[in-house]
Amino acid sequence: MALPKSMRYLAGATFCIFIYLFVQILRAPASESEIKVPSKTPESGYNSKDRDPQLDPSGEPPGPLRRVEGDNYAPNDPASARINATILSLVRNEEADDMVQSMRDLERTWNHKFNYPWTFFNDKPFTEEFKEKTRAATKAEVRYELVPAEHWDIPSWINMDLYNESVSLLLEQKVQYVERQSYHQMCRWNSGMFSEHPALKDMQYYWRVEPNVHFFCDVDYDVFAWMQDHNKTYGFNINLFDSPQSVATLWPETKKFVEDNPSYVHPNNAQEWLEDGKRRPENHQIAHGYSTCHFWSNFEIGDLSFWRSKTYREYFTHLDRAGGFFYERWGDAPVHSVALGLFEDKTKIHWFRDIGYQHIPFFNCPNNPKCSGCVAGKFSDGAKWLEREDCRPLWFKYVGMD
Ligand SMILES: Nc1nc2c(ncn2[C@@H]2O[C@H](COP(=O)(O)OP(=O)(O)O)[C@@H](O)[C@H]2O)c(=O)[nH]1
Ligand SMILES: *[C@@H]1O[C@H](CO)[C@@H](O)[C@H](O)[C@H]1NC(C)=O
Ligand SMILES: *[C@@H]1O[C@H](CO)[C@@H](O)[C@H](O)[C@H]1NC(C)=O
Ligand SMILES: *[C@@H]1O[C@H](CO)[C@@H](O)[C@H](O)[C@H]1NC(C)=O
Ligand SMILES: [Mg+2]
Repeated sequence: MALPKSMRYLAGATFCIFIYLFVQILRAPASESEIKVPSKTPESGYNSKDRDPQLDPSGEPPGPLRRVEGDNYAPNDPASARINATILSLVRNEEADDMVQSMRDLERTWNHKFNYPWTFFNDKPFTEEFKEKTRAATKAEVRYELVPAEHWDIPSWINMDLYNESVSLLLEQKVQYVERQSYHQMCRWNSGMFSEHPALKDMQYYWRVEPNVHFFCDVDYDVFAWMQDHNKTYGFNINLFDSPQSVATLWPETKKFVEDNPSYVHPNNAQEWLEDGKRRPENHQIAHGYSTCHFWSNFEIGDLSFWRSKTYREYFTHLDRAGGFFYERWGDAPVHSVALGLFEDKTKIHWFRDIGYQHIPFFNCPNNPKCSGCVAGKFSDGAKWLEREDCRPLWFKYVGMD
């Protein structure tokens, strides 16, 4: 029996659709748990007991690694193997002793071998006492730089009545530090002004260090040269969720910017990481689609060219005009993280698992004989809820471990 021609076409088309759907079903993972994640599921957190050994943050990254050979990294030698890079810190005079603590740790574990310069920034002139104490903590070059008022002052377009009103509202929601005007200024400076300081003009890489942090592990290679040799833009150590009220309109403002500049988004971006709100639906909702997961920026090793790029300058200016550094409490950590997640190739962002680090109350403590002074695998200092702040598993899920 011959079917009419139209019926034959219909049967053929139906068969094709059936085959297509069948193939799609075979290809799609049945559930999220089948997506390959190099850890437990993100929901299970990052506890030392049940952790995948693959996640143990130990060991050096892949080579080539540049090491000390003879006196190739001698201090104050213009012909040394050092590249254009500096350790830097924004710090107050009153924090001299805490700064020296951080210096002692980083010098002991790394910089006494490589002698990279330290550059200190302050919105007020450094005192002689600060200079003496910090100079005595290193044999490397030390620089003291004033932040120019036009980089620090609250911009003219900020309405101070609205600022006061916003601070009161955020205080009611218990957003930390929101009542400190200088905290907002500090976040803005770290977000978009530090890279513009004339003292960094000839620098390409920086390692940001805060007062009163700890470093636990011997690191025997030139970290800055590693960044350069491996074409990395940014290195982080710890990933955390943020207070969603502090960044409520950061994501909507970012989306506006991206709508106007779609070509700025990198094809190999980490947007999915920024938007995955499953582990903290409440954050995701309050921050209007941003999970609040960010690189904890009190530690960052970065390439200044990214912060000086046309894309980032325009993005920062957009955010600055929108006013959220003052009307909310946008931190440099979420601002840097959103920019990196959207505008940079995600493979250029590196987890420095081998650098043991603490800024109260969190640790990155590798299981490695080169480390001492911290408990391997320990993530936080205190209450159990702190353990839930770790969002590194989300980064590993979308980007992997490099
Ligand atoms: N010079 C200067 N440094 C500041 C000021 N506010 C914060 N900082 C520095 O900015 C960094 C972050 O501040 P911190 O109080 O540690 O903030 P937290 O880490 O978020 O608790 C630290 O290095 C501080 O020394 C300020 O008003 N002036
Ligand atoms: C560092 O920067 C200066 C100024 O831009 C440049 O002349 C010099 O060659 C650079 N040094 C290295 C090691 O790249
Ligand atoms: C904002 O509040 C501070 C104290 O909370 C006050 O000193 C200041 O005058 C207020 N500014 C404006 C513009 O209302
Ligand atoms: C480094 O990154 C730049 C920009 O993405 C790319 O053009 C270049 O080929 C990369 N170089 C290496 C050695 O991977
Ligand atoms: Mg701090």
